[in-house]
Amino acid sequence: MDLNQLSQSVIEGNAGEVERLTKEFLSGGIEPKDVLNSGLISAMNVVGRKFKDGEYFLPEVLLSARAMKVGMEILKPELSRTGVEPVGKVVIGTVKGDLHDIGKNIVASMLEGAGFQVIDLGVDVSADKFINAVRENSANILGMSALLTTTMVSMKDVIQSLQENNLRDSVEVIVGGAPLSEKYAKDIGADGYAPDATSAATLCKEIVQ
Ligand code: B1M
Repeated sequence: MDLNQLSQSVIEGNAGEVERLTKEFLSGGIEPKDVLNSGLISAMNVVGRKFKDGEYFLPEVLLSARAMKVGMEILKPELSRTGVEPVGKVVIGTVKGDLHDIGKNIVASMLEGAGFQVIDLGVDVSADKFINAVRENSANILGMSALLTTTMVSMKDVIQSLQENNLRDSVEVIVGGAPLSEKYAKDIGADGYAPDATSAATLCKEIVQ
């Protein structure tokens, strides 16, 4: 079984093939993590490169994103299979003005797989929405994702808002997304940064230990 076939189907935006192949690989005993990393995520990197090089335009990127989502929906229950009490609560979302959610959804699935209860606020999440969700759920961790250099700046406002609402000491803030870095996370006053979904799960586990 060749995971490149799956990657190629994501790159071509062929959701039907992605559905068929993802199911086939899982039932064939391939690890869900390998299907995710080598089949789906690697494909989006290629799509990103094609978009940057002007070979792909938004419609092609959207088709690939949609195909990726189909694969993710099938993988999600496999990644989240756990059966133990939640080890902590994480509120997660993509920041205001930003509609990218593929990476955030993978992080959320990994966290569920690691035993966390995840409250996913979706995309384009305002500071108020983050604050209310942290308060209402007594979350241990707030996770923010951003994929655009123009939207990542609003993470700082959310942290500021946590302070103004006397919630900063009760919640650990972690951030991630392609344009971010460890340094940026420090500069805005976040408690942690994770470059990918696996490190995000490791980081959250360290936080609640
Ligand atoms: Co957009 N887009 N996009 N896009 N898009 C990027 C991000 C871009 C880098 C493409 C490029 O120019 N090369 C560029 C941003 C440039 C910049 O700001 N530096 C860009 C642009 C410019 C735009 C628009 C402005 C285009 C336009 O309209 N002219 C527009 C903005 C819309 C908006 O948000 N307001 C736009 C739109 C879109 C689509 C809607 C078409 C689609 C999104 C669909 C969706 O998400 N539902 C899309 C896509 C798919 C991409 C690329 C091609 C792929 C992103 C992706 O899903 N990657 C992207 C290029 C690229 O990244 N190579 C691009 C796969 C995913 C698994 O990786 O999201 O990085 P990623 O997540 C990783 C890590 O970052 C990390 O873990 C994840 C898994 O390992 N991580 C976290 C993420 N969040 C985390 C949170 C954590 C911890 C880790 O803790 C909480």
